Amino acid sequence: MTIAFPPGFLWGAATAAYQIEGAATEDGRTPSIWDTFSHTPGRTVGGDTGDVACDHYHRFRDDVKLMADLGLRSYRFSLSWPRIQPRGSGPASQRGLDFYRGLVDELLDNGIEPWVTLYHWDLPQELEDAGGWPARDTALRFADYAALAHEALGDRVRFWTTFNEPWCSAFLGYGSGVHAPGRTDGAEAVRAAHHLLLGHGLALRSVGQAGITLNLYAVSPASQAPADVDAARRIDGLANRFFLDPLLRGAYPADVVSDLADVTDMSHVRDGDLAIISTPPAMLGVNYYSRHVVAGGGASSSGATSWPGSGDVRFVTRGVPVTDMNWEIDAPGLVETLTRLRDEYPAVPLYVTENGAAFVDAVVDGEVVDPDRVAYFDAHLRACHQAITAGVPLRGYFAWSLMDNFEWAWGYTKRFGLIHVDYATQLRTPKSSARWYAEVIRRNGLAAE
Ligand code: PNW
Repeated sequence: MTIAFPPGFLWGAATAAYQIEGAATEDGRTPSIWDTFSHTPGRTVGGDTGDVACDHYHRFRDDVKLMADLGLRSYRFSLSWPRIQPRGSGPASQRGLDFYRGLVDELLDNGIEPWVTLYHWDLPQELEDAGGWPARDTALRFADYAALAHEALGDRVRFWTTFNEPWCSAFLGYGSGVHAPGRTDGAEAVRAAHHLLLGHGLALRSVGQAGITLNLYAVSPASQAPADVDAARRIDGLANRFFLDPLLRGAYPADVVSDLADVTDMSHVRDGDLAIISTPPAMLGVNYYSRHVVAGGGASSSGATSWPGSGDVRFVTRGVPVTDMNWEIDAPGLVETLTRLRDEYPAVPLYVTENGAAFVDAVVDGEVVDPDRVAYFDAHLRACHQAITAGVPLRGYFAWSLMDNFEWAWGYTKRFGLIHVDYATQLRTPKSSARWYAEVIRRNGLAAE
């Protein structure tokens, strides 16, 4: 007996360029905001950088073999903008494009469908120096870059997404500053969010069939007290609806705009922008990790926050099991998130483009046994199956991540991989979760109880 997924369900694993490639200064690549940020003292744990990372740039053929051993049907990776267009505008770098052509061909030769994310957080530094995402021009530059990349790879790549998690780029990058470029201004963060969305809409004109990936959360109030219920409305508003509504309904949510009144008058939004942003996407990618449980009535924070206008909301821990990121494990929240999309937004094919967990893994006698990660995947895949049974048009699932990698501000201290990486030797060791996942893919489902 198995819990069977629909025929053709797209099983995959995901990575991102800056997290795995290394080769930061090779073949004409210029610095991105993450090179600058990670090389700034105090920004990442231990001063870790992506200079070498998993050295995937030089090892991609071996890495594709590991993917083939897993039986992956698809591999989701991102293109490094400063590798392809070193100045953030102007001509493409042939050497940059050649790397991705080589990777795509290697994937296709192994029967693995390439899934390209155009932007996973590595803005060319030159564009940040010109204003970054708070500047409208960056959206236009992104559309040009998207056209270049699609021109070079569009004949071989069927699945395209514009942005990975614009909430993180905007609110962690320009609000709390815990991500690159490390700026801390709520109004700029909101402008950044708009220009990321605008860049998405403009890029659809040249890329055609493309989607976008959002990090969505289940959000619930700590109690039914009105202040807690309102805190949940606010955080759901900023985390989820501030992106979903403009993309799928053509308007920013009025309640969130009013929550933001002291931060911004939204005058950066021009006539016609929302029509561009709400061009129907080919698919929506959902990255799901956890639930936010929130309460009202905290001390209002005047400083840097990832939640402009709602800095007084408190994030509550319930004492349920957490991962090594301290993120609560909440698989029912994934069912909630997926069915909510079905109920509240126009129908669009959905993919879970990331889901996974960091745990402290140990290599013992050349084996990595990670039962906690297996349990996490198992619970969330059951959630996916439950959503599909309830009529959610979920078409695929990508584990985060194919291999351990540079976990942004956490450097190499957090491991999300199906495959263990020994950074001193670059030795790859598939974990027991990798063998488990390969079996799920082979069966197109889970063993029932
Ligand atoms: C996502 N948060 O990042 C990214 O898409 C991946 O690159 C990353 O490695 C993965 O999830 C695990 O972190 C996030 O603070 C980072 O809410 C931070 C947050 C959410 C997502």
